[in-house]
Amino acid sequence: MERTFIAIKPDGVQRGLVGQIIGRFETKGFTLVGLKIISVTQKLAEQHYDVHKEKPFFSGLIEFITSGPVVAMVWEGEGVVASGRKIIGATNPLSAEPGTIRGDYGISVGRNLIHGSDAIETAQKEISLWFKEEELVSWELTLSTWIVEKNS
Ligand code: D4T
Repeated sequence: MERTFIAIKPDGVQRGLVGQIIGRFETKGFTLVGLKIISVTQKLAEQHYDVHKEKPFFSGLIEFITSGPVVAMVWEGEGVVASGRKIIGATNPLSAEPGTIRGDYGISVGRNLIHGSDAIETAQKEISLWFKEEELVSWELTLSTWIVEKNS
């Protein structure tokens, strides 16, 4: 089953949005299979954002992501990677649609509250970077027949 890596950044944690953000994924019908709050090390931050290491905003991004606790999660479900990106909204919160997390709660690209994997392959890499296998729990949502039509 498809999985994605979602992280509530230090601004989302400090602003008390953890419950509301988790609620959006839960009520959509996705399954939470990994969850922890962590202080991100410089090394983990640099590995996670390696693709941006040449960008002018890289040092500010690393400083921000290591500035306070981050809530790291793995969510599972059909189409969860692309759907997760839609729930999150555009990178710049001012361009993000109302109804998305960034559209509803943010203003600044450097304080955009949440990260979500941008593709299935990226999700696999990010999940193994942030979580050990034994930290993930495979379980079946007993409500699933009311959320997902069989053979759909
Ligand atoms: P993440 O990776 O955090 O989910 O964000 P996106 O996938 O939506 O956007 P991204 O990879 O292009 O940017 C990563 C991260 O860098 C911050 N950022 C980005 C920034 O501080 N200034 C900028 O100009 C850009 C483009 C925000 C998200």
